[in-house]
Amino acid sequence: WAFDPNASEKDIEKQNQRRKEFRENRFVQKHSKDALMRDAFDARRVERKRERKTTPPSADGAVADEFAVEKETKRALKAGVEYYQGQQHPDGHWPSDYGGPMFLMPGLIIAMKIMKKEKEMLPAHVKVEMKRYLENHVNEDGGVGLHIEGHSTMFGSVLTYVALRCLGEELESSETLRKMQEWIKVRGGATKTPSWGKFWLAMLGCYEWKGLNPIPPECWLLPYWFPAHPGRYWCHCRMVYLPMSYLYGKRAQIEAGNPVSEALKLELYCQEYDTINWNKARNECANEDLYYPHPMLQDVLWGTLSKVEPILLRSPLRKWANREALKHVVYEDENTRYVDIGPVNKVFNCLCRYFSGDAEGVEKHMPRFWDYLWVAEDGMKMQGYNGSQLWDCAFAVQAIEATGLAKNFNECLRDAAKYIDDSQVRDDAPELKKYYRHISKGAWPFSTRDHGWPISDCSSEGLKAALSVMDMEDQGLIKIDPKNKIAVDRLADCVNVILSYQNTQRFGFKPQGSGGWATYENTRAGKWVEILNPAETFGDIMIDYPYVECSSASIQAISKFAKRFPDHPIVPRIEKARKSGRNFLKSIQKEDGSWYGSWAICFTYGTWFGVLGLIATGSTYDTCPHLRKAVQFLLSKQQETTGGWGESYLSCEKKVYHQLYEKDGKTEFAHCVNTSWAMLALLATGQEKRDAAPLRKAAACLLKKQLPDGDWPQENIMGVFNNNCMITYANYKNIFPLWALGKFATKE
Ligand code: LAN
Repeated sequence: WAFDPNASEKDIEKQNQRRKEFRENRFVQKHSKDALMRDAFDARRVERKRERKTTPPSADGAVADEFAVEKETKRALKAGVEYYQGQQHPDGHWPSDYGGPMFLMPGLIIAMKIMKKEKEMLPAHVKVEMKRYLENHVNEDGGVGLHIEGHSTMFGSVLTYVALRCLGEELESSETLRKMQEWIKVRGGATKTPSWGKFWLAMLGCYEWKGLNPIPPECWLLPYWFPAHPGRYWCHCRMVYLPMSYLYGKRAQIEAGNPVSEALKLELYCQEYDTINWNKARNECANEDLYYPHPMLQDVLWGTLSKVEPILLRSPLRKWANREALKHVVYEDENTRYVDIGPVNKVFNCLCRYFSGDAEGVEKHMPRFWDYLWVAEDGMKMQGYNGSQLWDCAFAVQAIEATGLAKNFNECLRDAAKYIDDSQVRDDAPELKKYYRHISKGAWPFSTRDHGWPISDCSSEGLKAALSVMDMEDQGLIKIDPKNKIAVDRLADCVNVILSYQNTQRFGFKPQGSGGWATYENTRAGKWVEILNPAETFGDIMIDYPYVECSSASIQAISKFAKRFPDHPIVPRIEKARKSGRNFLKSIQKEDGSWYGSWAICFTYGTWFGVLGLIATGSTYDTCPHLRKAVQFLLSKQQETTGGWGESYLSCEKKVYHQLYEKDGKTEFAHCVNTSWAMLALLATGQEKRDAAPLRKAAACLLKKQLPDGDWPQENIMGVFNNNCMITYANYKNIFPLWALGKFATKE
């Protein structure tokens, strides 16, 4: 549904109703994502009368010699775009699964129980799909990971256990629950759950508040100059701890006497509930979950605050602090049209409204929970965001442009251009300073305009895609609806946002902390704030760090704008930004020539950005030793047996390159997405002129992987956040092979 700024309350209500019906119908009828996608989009394909004239890919051997690779590539590109355009939603974006994390849906289920909204949100058919999903992701050892591919953790296991119990499963009759309970008990029981899990248990009334480290809402009353003010934290961290502090400050909890909570007190612990030492439990955490162990300082800090907490709890200061926190919660709800920045604060914010007695706020929240739910072959999941709509759409446009087939796919690109136009954020959020928000006029979000939080690299990819559309139109390749042409002013607004994102302060980052770009905001505090990170399972969450991805995308986008509009008054600012941006990119390159990628796996992703960023500043292979080193790095990781690249999620966790292997742990496995990123980086440096053999091998690897209908297989999970949690980008398997093969075919 496109965003309509003039919609009346009634329209919005109608829209919400339709949204709900649409979602419900989808999963009432279908259980498989593939079937669902095919049905939904068949009509559109028929309407466009696009018969597939391409032949299926040839057998493995045929791509061995070089002429075959070239011929095959052309065929693969056509088949690939044909398939992919059939997956496009009529509004122009490509809907896709954005699941992966295993700690999200339990929060939703617990919240519905607390608010007594189970009938509305969890009717029988929804429960069936949710159970299917949860049970599908129980590991062989009986536990559940932090994400779908991860080793079992206390966090995943306890929350999944609780969720299944809330959905009506009984320990006596469920073999899954029995195994899960054993996994939990062998490792010391639910007091070993990391702090976020403890929080959910406390809200559900099966864990004591005094067993939690304090989250005092009073921190919202501190002055902003205070170096660890929450307004300086990374927005995701800030927006999760904000509602948590309100709920903690109020000891918000389910009504007493609920049978499931009482049963859980008996099922989850290794000793009698009443005999648990809650003060000790505050700092307990299972080894499986410990990614970021608390430093000593935190123990002292939380210990002291726990002593003060009973006094604060009853003080007028607490009431004042809670009022302040609630104001920020309501602001966030209203300025995201109740989508909220992510799945965690979405649920907590709704609970804040509930516990503040704001029934109307809760009602406004309800229909927008569906934005986070997705049904796939593994069941119904809560996604990591309300989708990756704009991000994928912007990449898709650039990938299709690269195939050189734009002319044949005008309607597809026309619709994508419409989505890009529709989803640009047109205004700043109100009272920016008061609510610690960055400007957003002209930015692009990651998902939808309703969500609306601006992001540096999403703005950049949006701008790059918009400029690509203009280029293709100028060359007479496509024609878009004149209504969707984006005026230069709007593009310049976007450049302005991107420029505003560049860090000017160093905050102790060495040697060149300034000049880089973070995600949603500038870096607002030093890395030392990480000492206060209370989440045992996640690393680097406290502040918005400058990243290679965000910096490179920003440099690429503003450079592309400057090239197209060299006389625009904003161009001198761009020139300055490119210079310091280039220094920043160089300063964070690793010794071995790679860049660490923070948002997908991992060094291949980071290096693709590092390389393209440097090239956008005018560097070339011949003039820039950093590029030469990067090329060497990539070539050194190409798999001999497959000709492709494959990187394990362990790269992200351990920050050291890990090859991807088959289940046997020995046979190399190439991932079509990693292979494409490496190819794109190499091609951008002119590798085909120096030695085309590695590229040809890589192309052959992609060709072999393509399926007869033009699709590519869904291989291992490819996205990541906070070093440790993986997330699915289901569109990547189509976008990046097309992009890489496209560049390969048009360069040679
Ligand atoms: C995302 C998704 C998009 C991603 C990119 C744009 C790809 C990246 O380049 C910048 C960071 C960003 C915006 C990003 C940050 C962290 C997010 C929001 C996510 C990975 C999606 C889910 C994740 C969020 C923190 C998950 C909710 C869980 C919590 C621990 C709060």
